[in-house]
Amino acid sequence: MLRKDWNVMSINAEQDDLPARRVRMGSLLVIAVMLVAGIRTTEARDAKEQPQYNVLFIISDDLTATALSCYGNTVCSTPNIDRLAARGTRFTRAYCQGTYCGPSRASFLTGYYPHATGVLGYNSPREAIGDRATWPQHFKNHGYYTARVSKIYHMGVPGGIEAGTDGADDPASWTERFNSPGPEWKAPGDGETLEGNPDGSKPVVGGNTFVVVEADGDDMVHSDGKTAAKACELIAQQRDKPFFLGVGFVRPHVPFVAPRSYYEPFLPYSSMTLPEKIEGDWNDIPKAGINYKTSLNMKMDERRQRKAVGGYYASVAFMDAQVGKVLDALKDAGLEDETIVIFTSDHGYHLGEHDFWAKVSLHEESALVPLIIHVPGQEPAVCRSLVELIDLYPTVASLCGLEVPERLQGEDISPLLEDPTASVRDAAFSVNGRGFLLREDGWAYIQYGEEAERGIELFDMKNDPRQYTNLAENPEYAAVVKTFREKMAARLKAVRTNDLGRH
Ligand SMILES: [Ca+2]
Repeated sequence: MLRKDWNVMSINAEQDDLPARRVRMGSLLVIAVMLVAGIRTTEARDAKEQPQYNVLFIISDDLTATALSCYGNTVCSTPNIDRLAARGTRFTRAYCQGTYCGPSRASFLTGYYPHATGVLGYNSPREAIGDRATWPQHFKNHGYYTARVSKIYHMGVPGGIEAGTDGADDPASWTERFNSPGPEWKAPGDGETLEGNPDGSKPVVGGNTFVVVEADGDDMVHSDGKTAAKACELIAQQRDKPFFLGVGFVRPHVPFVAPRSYYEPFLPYSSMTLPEKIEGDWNDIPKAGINYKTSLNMKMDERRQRKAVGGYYASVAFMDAQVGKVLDALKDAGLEDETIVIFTSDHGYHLGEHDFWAKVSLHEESALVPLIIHVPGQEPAVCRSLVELIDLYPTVASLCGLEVPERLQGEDISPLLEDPTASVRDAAFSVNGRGFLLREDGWAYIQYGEEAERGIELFDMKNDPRQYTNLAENPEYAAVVKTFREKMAARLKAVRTNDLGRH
């Protein structure tokens, strides 16, 4: 299914979609195109006789799968991400390896778990990996043009976006790189600080704060509008080599800022529904399991909570529209049939479940990520296998016929694209700096501390998918907990067994 005669496919794609002005140039151009396609075919055959696809990697920031209509949200409509899902494989159980930006991005970009590189903060992973190639760098080393637009490695939002700086980027990964400065919370419009502002006296502020701004002006006022425009421009450029293009959108990361029109479906904010609130919901959760942002410590009453949901959704809708522009550019360039498209987020997000907000938590909404992979010629599918973002590097290398370095800690999940009923792993693994998650088919096991000294959570995900009842202290589940403790110890040991020489 995935293997096609690249020579024929590539030439057809180019001929079918050649813009009129280029057709007029006649047979000379067609011959040139055939030559380029021929060279690329030869290179690919030298590796694994597979086509050397372009790679378009689109990543949103702080996006929970629960906010997307293709993942079942009935309030927030995301038609552009949905149309990619409709022709690709949508993974329903993909997990990040770190539940906040820095470690998650450093992990999938290097192919190592956070406890292998030691990157649990917001630094570049380069020092930890030495001269080993990152995911994009591996493609660069194999003749690809590699570029990033905006946030692929960690960048501070909103500060780094306001400043237009590179953040914890890795220059060796890219042929070219582009930042997309934007006004963020300073965008003109109607703004409100929701967090830590119970009497409403605080002005709109920056930083990692829940702020909603209904902004004046159009998409191009904002960082993500500029990111989409630059990505479209790069896609439209004719090159004599395949590309690996990383497109990083910063919404729906706070501040929730978007042009006014994107807010309309979510007004009035009082119409937004909140997750069910359970009396005593926190009583069976260890202190280390209470998220760093809660309705309580953010001092957000229900009006503010509903506005936070509406503001988040408006940011998602705005980001989705930018994704649409990039997908359109790929189609307009005639490159859909030779480009692998991936859409994901660096981690999930709480929108009031358990009165938790934002990321870092190891609960389902925060550790699960949306993941859609489209490979040309592939049948659309929904895959329920447990997968990890760390799998992207080996998978995409394999799909493009590049060698897959032995040292990588993820799995090649490309077999799932041919058979979505298959499975590649028994458990997904994630961390948040003080805790560890093992997510199996029927269970979520969370342990705080290397020896579980700060507590344990165990959830029966079949009967309690919203994680209301922690079974860790229930004597009936003592054997399950014991087994998970052993599995976790083995997993931590495996993660630390690698070629980086750190322990
Ligand atoms: Ca993030």
